[in-house]
Amino acid sequence: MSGGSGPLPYSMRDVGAGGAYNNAKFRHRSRLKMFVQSLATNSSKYRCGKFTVGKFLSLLMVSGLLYLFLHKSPEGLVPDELHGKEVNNNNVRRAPSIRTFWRKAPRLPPRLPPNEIYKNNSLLQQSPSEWTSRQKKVKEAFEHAWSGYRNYAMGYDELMPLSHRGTDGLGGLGATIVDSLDTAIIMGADDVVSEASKWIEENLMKRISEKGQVNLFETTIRVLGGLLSAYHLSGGDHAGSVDSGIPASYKKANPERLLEVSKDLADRLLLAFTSSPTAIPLSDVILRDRTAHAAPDGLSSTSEASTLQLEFSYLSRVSGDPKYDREAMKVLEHMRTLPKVQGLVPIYINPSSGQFSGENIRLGSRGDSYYEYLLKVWIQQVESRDSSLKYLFEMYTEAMRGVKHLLVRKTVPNKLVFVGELPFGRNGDFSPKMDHLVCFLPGTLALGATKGITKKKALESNLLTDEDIENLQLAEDLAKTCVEMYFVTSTGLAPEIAYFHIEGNPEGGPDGGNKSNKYVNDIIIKPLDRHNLLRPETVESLFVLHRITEDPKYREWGWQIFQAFEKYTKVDSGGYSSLDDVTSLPPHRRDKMETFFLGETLKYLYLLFDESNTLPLDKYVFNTEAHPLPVMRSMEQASHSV
Ligand code: DMJ
Repeated sequence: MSGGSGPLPYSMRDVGAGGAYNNAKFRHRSRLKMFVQSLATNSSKYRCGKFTVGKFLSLLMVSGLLYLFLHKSPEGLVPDELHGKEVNNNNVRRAPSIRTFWRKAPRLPPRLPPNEIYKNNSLLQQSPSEWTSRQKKVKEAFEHAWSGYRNYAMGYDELMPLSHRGTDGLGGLGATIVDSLDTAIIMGADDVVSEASKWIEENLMKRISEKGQVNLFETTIRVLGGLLSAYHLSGGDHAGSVDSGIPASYKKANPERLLEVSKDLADRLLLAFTSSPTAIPLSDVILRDRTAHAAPDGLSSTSEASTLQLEFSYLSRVSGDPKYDREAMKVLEHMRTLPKVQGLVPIYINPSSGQFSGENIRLGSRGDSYYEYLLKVWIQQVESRDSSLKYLFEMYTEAMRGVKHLLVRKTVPNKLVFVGELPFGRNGDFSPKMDHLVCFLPGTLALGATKGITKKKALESNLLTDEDIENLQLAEDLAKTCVEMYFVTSTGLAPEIAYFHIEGNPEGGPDGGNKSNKYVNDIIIKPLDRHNLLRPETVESLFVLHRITEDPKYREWGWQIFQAFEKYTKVDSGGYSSLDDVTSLPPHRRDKMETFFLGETLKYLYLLFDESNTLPLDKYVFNTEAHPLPVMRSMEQASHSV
């Protein structure tokens, strides 16, 4: 099937005459509404002809009886949406009995759309204290993860939780420590804050001066981002860390030292920019030599080159030195000028020529955070949103239109909405493949729609365009697909990659193992894609969507995912392990705990269950490694004015 000619479920075909996305086909059709509609239609017919009072009364009685038999009580919807396990059935509301009907004329309850049902159903309204106790469990999980790391791998990049060793897969800068520090500050895990900040103060500067090759992107998002976020949360910039909502009594780190280390690291990383003949940075830096070089094939990932700006711009702001922002922003300014496919870009770029390489378009690996940072860099710098950085929001908007037009499809038989790939460009075949990494997109789309405020507030203030509403709906549909990638497997944990069953592609393939899941035939999980690396993207989107829509189902879904992590990935001696195969029970464990489990996954789960809007999304922007940085008000970057 050609990429441009297949069915386009989120394309202009679905856009009504007014330009708004017509979501009606996704909504549960209310039998009551249909019945009332048919009654109204019939009544008007009778008005024209042989209508009598007797006939009307009989019709009313028959319809009342019909309603009693047909009407589905609220619990009928709940298990399917929530996958049943957590629901307490004691409080289930029953449909009125026949006796009730004869005693009193039935008052027909209004049918609510699914999200409203969640809000109004007492089954799903966990008390605030229940969420606080769930949040506490996430903090305990974080401390358990840290204890494994501290006991067996302190100073290494990552813990190997099964063999009780450490490994340096990220250049040897103690990546788990730096990735964890701001999570510990946010959670009030004071012992972890002390241990992590002590290690950073005593060791990191030396490591930076001695270590060899590091990847520019990974080091920026995890280490530089982690240092800067902890710097801010520790009161370093005096610029509104009170906005964070983190209790003053929680332990903080030493901000001066964090800034000093950040500058030293960033000065070395800057070599990747300044050594390149174009605006596109080289992919690797040799820290001790202060040299940079391209990857062996000469190419950089598009997402890697374009996911550096939040960190470098914030560093310019707090250090007063514009060079960091200037170099990083050149990348996006250059990318602005390159040809694209409806705003979509190939996943490789050549730092020698400055041009994209190949035609492979996807929002998964090597493409993902290009789209995320177009929006977030624009959000970060409030003062420039309508001026020098307006082009970023335009690039983001155009790209999301391209996603809807070229990449979004629905599965058969159950119409799950997913984002596929164009591995051979716009004229090649569409691939119904979606990396778990793509599950960052629901959160980004929701953020792009309301710019961090709640949907309710945005609607009340008349701030949402038709396109915002369409994007928010797409965000909700995609989040549903992302959680089904979890619920469809035997373990309740998502595979690294899923394929989707689409019309005209009868191949099918192996399923996730949970035969009772409605979508078991919609989602295909191939043998090589069955691993789970404790990735954060789905819970990240659940956190953002919960903040923006205030719909409790996102919390319930997050709670189920957390429980599955607890059940299958927790290692008794400390830490959590990745899995080789989420479709088999018991799942075979993989001897690795990624740094982002502490930096992102557990942080987003903790914030998802938070009752007090800590780190509000209109005041903070999370880098792609979940390190919150403040939205910078009253800032016209020095580099833009020099
Ligand atoms: C993290 O390092 C970041 O979230 C990045 O953007 C994508 N990959 C991992 C998490 O899956």
